[in-house]
Amino acid sequence: SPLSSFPRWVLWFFKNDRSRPWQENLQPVTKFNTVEDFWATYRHIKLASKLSSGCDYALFKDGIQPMWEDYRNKRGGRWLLSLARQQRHTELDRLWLETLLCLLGESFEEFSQEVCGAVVNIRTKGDKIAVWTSEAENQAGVMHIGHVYKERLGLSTKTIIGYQAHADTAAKSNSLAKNKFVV
Ligand code: M7G
Repeated sequence: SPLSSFPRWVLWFFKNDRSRPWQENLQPVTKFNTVEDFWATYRHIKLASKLSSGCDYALFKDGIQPMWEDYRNKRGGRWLLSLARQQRHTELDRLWLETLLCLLGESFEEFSQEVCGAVVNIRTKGDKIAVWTSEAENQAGVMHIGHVYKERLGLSTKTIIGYQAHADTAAKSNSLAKNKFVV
């Protein structure tokens, strides 16, 4: 069953090699635009929970690079889900798969066009999953995506997730950037 002819999606892999610039560690793995092709890919790659620390997967619309600098990202931001360490074994794979299915199913109605992609970061200090959108100032779109996303992940109302502008994240190399929105 073909998804709408646009967008095609690209799966990226990041492997941390500190001897090389960040951008060179990021490589496209495969492209697809049908649900069948997505599952074929998903079945033969490692689950996120099996990757080594420092690795990422990213799923982005074809033509958008999974980095702040891309013109579709640079005024944008991300809904960020920060996981506790123990959630790698209990929830990470389910939450990441649900994130992928939200994107592929264009689950955000007319605001799906605001979505650029999603990223999972495997980190010793705690894994992270994020949905990247193209315009941090588009409050209606950002909030709609945030509400639908939180609902789809099945997060309790007590769990708060925040949205940060990439410009703020890029300016803060260590601490977390401030939330522009929360749901
Ligand atoms: P991270 O991998 O997003 O999270 O960022 P982490 O801190 O939990 O590992 C780590 C570092 O990677 C950042 O401080 C940047 O140096 C670099 N980096 C991450 N991203 C998403 C980008 C990006 O989009 N562009 C550039 N130039 N560097 C990035």
